[in-house]
Amino acid sequence: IALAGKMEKKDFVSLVTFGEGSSNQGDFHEGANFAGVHKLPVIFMVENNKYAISVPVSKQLACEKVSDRAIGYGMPGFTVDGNDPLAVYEAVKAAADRGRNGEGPTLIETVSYRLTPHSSDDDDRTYREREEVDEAKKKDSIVTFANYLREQNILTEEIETEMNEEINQIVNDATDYAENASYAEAESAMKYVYEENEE
Ligand SMILES: Cc1ncc(C[n+]2csc(CCOP(=O)(O)OP(=O)(O)O)c2C)c(N)n1
Ligand SMILES: [Mg+2]
Repeated sequence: IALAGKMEKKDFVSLVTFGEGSSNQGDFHEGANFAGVHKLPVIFMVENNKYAISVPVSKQLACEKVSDRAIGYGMPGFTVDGNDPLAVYEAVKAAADRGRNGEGPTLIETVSYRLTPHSSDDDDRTYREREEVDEAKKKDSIVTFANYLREQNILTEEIETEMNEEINQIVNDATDYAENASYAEAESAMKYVYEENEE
């Protein structure tokens, strides 16, 4: 998409997000190299939440940071606090400007933490300590950024109550809608996999 945009001289930047676990697979390296060689306007954002299911980041990387990989593909790499929306905004803004200026791709590693098990099948008690999870919960941006906004007198109790009510309503409506929806037709399983000709 970024190559097509560049060829058509469109003013755009593409942004792709993926886990640090995905960044160990070939696709990431091939895509990053391609974007680097062709100086494509791509922002590669790695959400490093420190786990790929049960595998901790220490068993995934031989280098210190995921962003260290950027130099091999001819692009700058940055590691920012993924729990800090302002730090993420600053890094993405600079990367988008680089992309628009024709300076090519950027790799941004946002460091965060996976607060829940990987899925409902996953028992995370088998591979990490409760204390580690409890510590990370304190750094969740829902908590820390809300505190920051309160300190700045931007988030008042009134706004927060209103926001929470609105969010609860949206989630409840979506849950009711999903629970009341009928099952999909079996024939629809192959839809959106292959091109379909309207006849
Ligand atoms: C090619 C491939 N291998 C393995 C899997 C199984 N799998 C699904 S999610 C996952 C871990 C992904 O970890 P990460 O990229 O760090 O993302 P996170 O879930 O932490 O956001 C794995 C191994 C898969 N979906 N595809
Ligand atoms: Mg991960």
